[in-house]
Amino acid sequence: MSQDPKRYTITAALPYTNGPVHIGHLAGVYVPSDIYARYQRLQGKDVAFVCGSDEHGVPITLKAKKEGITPQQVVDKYHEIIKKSFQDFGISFDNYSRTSAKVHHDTASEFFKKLYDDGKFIEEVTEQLYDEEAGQFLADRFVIGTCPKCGYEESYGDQCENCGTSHNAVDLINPKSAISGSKPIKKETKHWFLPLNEYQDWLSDWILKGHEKDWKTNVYGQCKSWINDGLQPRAVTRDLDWGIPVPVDGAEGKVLYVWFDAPIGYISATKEWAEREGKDWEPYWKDEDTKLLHFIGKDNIVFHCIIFPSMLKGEGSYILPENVPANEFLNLESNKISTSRNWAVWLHEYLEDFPGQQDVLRYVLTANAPETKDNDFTWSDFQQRNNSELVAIFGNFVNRVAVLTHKYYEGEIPQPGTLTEVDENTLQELKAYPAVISSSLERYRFREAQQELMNVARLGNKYLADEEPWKTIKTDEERTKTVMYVALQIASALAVLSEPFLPHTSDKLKRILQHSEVDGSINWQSVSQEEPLLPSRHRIGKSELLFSKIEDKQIQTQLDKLEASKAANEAEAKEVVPQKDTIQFDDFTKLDMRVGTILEAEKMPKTKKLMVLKVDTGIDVRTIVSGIAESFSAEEIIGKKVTVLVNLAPRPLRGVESQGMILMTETPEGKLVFVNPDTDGVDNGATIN
Ligand code: B3M
Ligand code: ZN
Repeated sequence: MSQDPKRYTITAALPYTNGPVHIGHLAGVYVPSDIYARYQRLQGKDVAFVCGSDEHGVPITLKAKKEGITPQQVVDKYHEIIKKSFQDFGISFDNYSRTSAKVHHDTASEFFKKLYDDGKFIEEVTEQLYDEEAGQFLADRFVIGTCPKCGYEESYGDQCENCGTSHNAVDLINPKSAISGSKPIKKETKHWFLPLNEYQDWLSDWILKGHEKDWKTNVYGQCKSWINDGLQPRAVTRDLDWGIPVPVDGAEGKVLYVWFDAPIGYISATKEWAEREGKDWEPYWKDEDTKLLHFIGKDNIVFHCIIFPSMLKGEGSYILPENVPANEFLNLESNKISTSRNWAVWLHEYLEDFPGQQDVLRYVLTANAPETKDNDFTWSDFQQRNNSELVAIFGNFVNRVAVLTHKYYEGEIPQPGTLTEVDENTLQELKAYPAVISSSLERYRFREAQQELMNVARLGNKYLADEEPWKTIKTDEERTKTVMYVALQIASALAVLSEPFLPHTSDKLKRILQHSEVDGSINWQSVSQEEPLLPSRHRIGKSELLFSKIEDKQIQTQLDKLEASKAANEAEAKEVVPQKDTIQFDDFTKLDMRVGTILEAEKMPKTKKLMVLKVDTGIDVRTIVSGIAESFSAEEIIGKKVTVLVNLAPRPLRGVESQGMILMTETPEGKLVFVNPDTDGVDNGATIN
């Protein structure tokens, strides 16, 4: 690969189409990949930036079962929502496809067929997990059990979310069906396996020897651990009815494993795009001078670094990824983001609450990106970064420049006088920024790159604060012209350099500065050149506010939303015992329940739970043995009014005859509580009905 590849194929993980997208997706994958793609386009590079909806696989089927609709209905609904969110946030895919598209079914089938014809699979009948109650095989997310590697008890059949390892469902300890909850049996079935063990040496050379320096340590480290553990053949087909049918004879009722078809989705998305644009897709996947990059979250590392490259290698005509810049996870207010617990900031909801403020979220997610470790998103940090960085630094600088240019020169860029040393140094410093930011971006350090962008705004603020054009305007008009001229060049550079990070803001700023009216184009390279970006006499447009302050009450609304999710989860977590079978009124009247008072209480020796009580039932004083000793001491219950079932047949408990039963209930923590209705003024023996 040359230093300066001819083209870039940039992929972003295909989101499962079983729900909308949230800030975790944006921070981990889509904002960094978009920054990178936009940046390379600004360098004049030939870029194919592709993504699409991952519409097969168990997550979709499970969602359909839960909602009582078909998998097709699930994907149709969420594909639109997800696609719109990406558009709204300015994620500049050249193509956003979907794996239910015909081009994808064809591409994935052909890919499988080629490997099959070339004898690259092992065809084998093995025992797989089977749910007798549901009448189906269990793989992937249909089965949950203990991870054989790290002991995590909620591991999926194909991958453990805790340690990231990918395994076969039969390797799970204590597997349990996610459909029926039952314990699966093993049943024979035929599948096609990709013999990863045969790729072990090649992978070891390619990754461990070839990419130790340039892959992120988290990615390299995971790969190393898997390769060193020894790779096993992996089934790439499944006994399911939702997915791409296995395109060979004798495979009825079987589909491709979702992790076999989904990465091929990158190829189909490229094909679909190329066809639309009248281009040839093949160089983007087959020419050695193409830089292929996969942007993903850390849970997808094994699939993009081990399995998909082995598939590409096995097929034989494809290039391999140059890098797989995977991010760690983003938490929300110190808790793991969770779709099922609704612990998330959904992009479409964010836009309802903060209309037009997409770039604020992009900014905060990049400033806080989980690049090397898991990170936390908090609403207070969001507010603070908006108010004291975007508003106070970036917005403030641009606003002062635009307002003063209108005030002093009716929007026309003044003719500068002789530049002072400060002016020269400031402009020199400015010209260095494109290279500084590029260097961070080329190494996938997006936080660092964005900090450098903010340093450009800081440079502008400092320059204005030191040169004080609002003062010199009264004493030295010529000097003021020069200062404003320099400040305008900084604002113009900001408009260009912010484009990858804050595309909406960059557009607005270019409009304010009327970049489109300048002869020749202003681009990334122009910032470093001798020529000024904005010449004298050029007229700027109306000033607009780039950012606005976010108030405490807006933040409170978001925190309240999360509180509500928490409360709803807690309510749901309380398991309510299902209602018993219906009884008739006569059944009820057979029960004789009375108000009584505990007169004496004594713990029964050598037992943990039992207490022997003397109870005044109004009818008599009788002995009742009750299992309440772990919840009460004898002293605290003497004199207590209780409800007694008095006509329960007497039964001996540890040698003592119990002549009735005291009605109790229990707190969620398991402490017993007497069922004693409001009995003030009621005598012992009063009936309850
Ligand atoms: N849909 C996993 C996920 O959403 C999966 C990525 C596919 S990339 C080819 O985490
Ligand atoms: Zn694990």
